[in-house]
Amino acid sequence: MNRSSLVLIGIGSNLPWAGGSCVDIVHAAFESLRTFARDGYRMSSIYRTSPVDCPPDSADFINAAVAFNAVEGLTPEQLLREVKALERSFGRGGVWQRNAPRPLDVDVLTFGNEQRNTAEFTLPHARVTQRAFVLVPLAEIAPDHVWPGTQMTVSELLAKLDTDECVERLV
Ligand code: PH2
Ligand code: MG
Ligand code: MG
Repeated sequence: MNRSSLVLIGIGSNLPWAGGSCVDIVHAAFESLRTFARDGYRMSSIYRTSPVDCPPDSADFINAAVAFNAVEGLTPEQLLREVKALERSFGRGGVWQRNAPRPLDVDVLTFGNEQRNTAEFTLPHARVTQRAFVLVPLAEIAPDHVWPGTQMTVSELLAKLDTDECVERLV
């Protein structure tokens, strides 16, 4: 696998939409995201997770992750635009509230060795190393990936994470 274009993406859903369950939405996201892969497309299991830093009474999340080598020429900015469009196609939008319930959240976690630090785009994604709902699915599909900015692999980060998050494998 060509590490230089390895993309890791986190997927989350905690609001059913248009008759589809959160699990249905994540399956649909798996299929849509495949179109950005040149090869090496891997999907994690699907997990039910407890909400972290969300408004009171938020529903549990369905979380998963994918890994792939990006199609030739795809830039992080193009991928970001595409995943935002995918989120909107599942009804995301409207009034902004921090970590409000959402049918689909697709976060570009890393894109090769690319780094971004703007209001719109932080690469590698912030807070990943602290969150079991991201690290558990990632550890299934990219356990040996050294997290940029650290000298630790995804599985090492997960092993040292001290958390009370609940992460339950569903499918
Ligand atoms: N996403 C967030 C905030 N909190 N908690 C869980 N369990 N899963 C998420 O995907 C999630 C969250 C911001 O995007
Ligand atoms: Mg998110
Ligand atoms: Mg997001």
